[in-house]
Amino acid sequence: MKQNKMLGMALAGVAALSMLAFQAEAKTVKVTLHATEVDLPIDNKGTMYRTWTFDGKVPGPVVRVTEGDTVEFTLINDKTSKNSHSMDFHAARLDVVKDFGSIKPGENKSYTYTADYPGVFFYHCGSDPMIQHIARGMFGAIIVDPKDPKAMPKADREYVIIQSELYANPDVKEEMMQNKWSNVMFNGGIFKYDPVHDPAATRWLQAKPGERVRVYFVNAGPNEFSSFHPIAGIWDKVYASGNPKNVQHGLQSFTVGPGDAATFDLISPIEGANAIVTHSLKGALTGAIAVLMFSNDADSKMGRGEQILVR
Ligand SMILES: [Cu+2]
Repeated sequence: MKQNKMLGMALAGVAALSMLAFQAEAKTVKVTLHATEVDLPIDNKGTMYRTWTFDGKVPGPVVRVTEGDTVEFTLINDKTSKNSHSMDFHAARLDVVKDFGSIKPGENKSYTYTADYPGVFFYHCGSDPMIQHIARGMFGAIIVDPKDPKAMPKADREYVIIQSELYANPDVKEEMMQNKWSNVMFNGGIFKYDPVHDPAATRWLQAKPGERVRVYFVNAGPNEFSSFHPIAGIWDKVYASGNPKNVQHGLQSFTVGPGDAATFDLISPIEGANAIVTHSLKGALTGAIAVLMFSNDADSKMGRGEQILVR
């Protein structure tokens, strides 16, 4: 009897300790992004386009936290902006009006949330007209790594790819409403990682044969679905919304709708190239192709650190 009681106390102590250990791991992460309206190149030749951005980049910066972390977010709408902007994180559970509402140029807004679900999530401006704010470039990805580091197999390299449509004249909302896009892009550029279709392309993705390459894929839309496929490869695993619990195996293509995201693992047994596309072919053939070159000489910096979103 006495022994049982002592055992019970010991177990309670262990439980309390492990809770403490978990709480100590969860961090508070401060994230500040600036809404700015700037000209950026949308192809490998340097054709400029009047974008609206987070931090002057399309896509915006990759935000990365761990499941359970608290995100203290601040949006600053630059004084030089001509439009109101806002921020909608798909990784958050908040109030759509109070937290995701618009702020005018020169204003800022803060809100706090806990990243309760692991995965990869879209973030975007939701200001009216949302279709235009997204089409002009106000989108990005937040990765919420699972708190259990063994929840997914370890990736050797990681890449972020965000799909979006290009509308020839960013001022004409009606063409966006009628889905009259001219190109589909990965990471804000036409054939950005495809020297096969565009000799001016200087970038492509790299890995070695046998490595597990993890692609965090977000479809910013605003209108087109993506049938995400690696030509000459097979997705070893696909995780809907990037959640380890949503794993599927051996898929050729996986549909990611606008405003959705998924995590894709790819392993090549041989040297050679895969072409990652949306198999919705008008999208691929107007710009949404990324060459992933598997080579024993792959650059060790690619798919690591800052090079998970290749600028
Ligand atoms: Cu905006």
